[in-house]
Amino acid sequence: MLDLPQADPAKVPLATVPLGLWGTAMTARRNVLELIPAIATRQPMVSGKTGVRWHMVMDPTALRRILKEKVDDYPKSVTTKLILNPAIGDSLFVAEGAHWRWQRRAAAPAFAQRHVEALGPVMTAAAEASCRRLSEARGPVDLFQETVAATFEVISDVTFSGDGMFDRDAVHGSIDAYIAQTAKLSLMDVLGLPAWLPRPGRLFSGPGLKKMKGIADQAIARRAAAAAKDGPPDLLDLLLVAQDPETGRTMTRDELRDNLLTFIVAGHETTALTLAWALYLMAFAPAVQQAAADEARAALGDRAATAADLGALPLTMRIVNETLRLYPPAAFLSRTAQVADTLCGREIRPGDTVMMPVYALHRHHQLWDRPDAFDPDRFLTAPDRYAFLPFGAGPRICIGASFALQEAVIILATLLARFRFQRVPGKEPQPRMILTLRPEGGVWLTVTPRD
Ligand code: MNH
Repeated sequence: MLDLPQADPAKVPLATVPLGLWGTAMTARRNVLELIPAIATRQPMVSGKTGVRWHMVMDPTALRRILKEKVDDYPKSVTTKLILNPAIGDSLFVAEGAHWRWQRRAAAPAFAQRHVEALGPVMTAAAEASCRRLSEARGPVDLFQETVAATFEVISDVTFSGDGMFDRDAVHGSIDAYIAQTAKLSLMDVLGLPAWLPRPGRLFSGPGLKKMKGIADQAIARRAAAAAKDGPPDLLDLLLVAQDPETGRTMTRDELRDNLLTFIVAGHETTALTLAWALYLMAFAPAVQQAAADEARAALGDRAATAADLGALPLTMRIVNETLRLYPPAAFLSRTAQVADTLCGREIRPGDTVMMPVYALHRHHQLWDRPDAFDPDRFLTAPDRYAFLPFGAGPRICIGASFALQEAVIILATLLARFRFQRVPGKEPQPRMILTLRPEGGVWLTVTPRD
């Protein structure tokens, strides 16, 4: 039995009164998660109209229908595409129909279990580098910044490995600037709020994106021209030879670049958030942290974790899952209905916005016991498949899920084996959604070496 704190960890104050148009706009500017009505954690479905008809769906059977059985009738929302298209084109993440299907088939082998395991050493090296940085720290550290550095190292190494000319910092900077500029408007458009309401500027950062694409294009050209390199193939090698198993089609250079950038955008901040929130929870629940540190030290001794250690780190894996439940990085998924349908007995019309507030689903009172409490051992038994959607589900499920889980467990176990993380009074991170669910104010903790 884990010794758990009585209090709940950080949570979002959900809306308890109808917000109205102006209130909705003001709240969306602050934190789109506060738009979720509190009843969304008690009802299977909540509907409304703010310009478009919208529905928030928390019922596992209806979610299964949207994400799996009728997936073609519920494509990703127009807004998702508008936001992402300038950065990552019509890549795997945004494409639909045949164009999505062939890219998914072509990319799938790169994310097969044996390839993900072969990329393990990159993750182990990033964990070691993170330990080196932390052992030099004096005073409190923002662990979110630290984990972003670690996961960016991993994703740039598995996309452009060994390319000494690849400008990591420039690409990282462009992505951050892009997200900061475009993110907050998204839910206002999803809800169809009128254009006269104030919203964050829709200023697609042209020069930054151009630079990022240019850097990626050059790295791809260098690789394509180079002789075979040593070591296991990275994602770029695998996509260069990727073929649609049915048609034999391969990716054009532009498609290749857009997909690599997709992996970088989709793959590094999400995993960094998982790690940062997990470390916050470890400081919040010191006895759980101690149990996880004991597990990690027993499995690893003095070395850093590798992909082969995952089986010996079950508590660490449960902590990662519980973190993804309480703070799902993709806290809100949205779709646009194409055909008339019925969900939870309610009418869905073509054009309706169908939202899946994963944040509310994961804290739903009918689906989880003490939903706002931190308890990794709830994952000793598997949850209902459609009650736990940190990676989505169905054909569009995250292609990088096992990559991300392996990376998170390797880095978390290595850090917990070597350091103790403690909260800094007065510095609680607040969950705030800016495209992803971020810890507002950072995750500031004191870090001390264990001996
Ligand atoms: Mn990822 C799709 C969450 C890590 C690449 N990802 C999704 C979706 C969710 C998601 C949710 C489905 C969105 C939807 O249905 O609307 N992803 C995560 C989380 C993590 C993550 C929470 C880390 C933790 N993702 C990664 C990593 C990579 C990656 C790592 C790549 C290296 N994700 C993708 C791609 C898609 C995706 C590509 C789109 C897949 C598709 O549509 O076929």
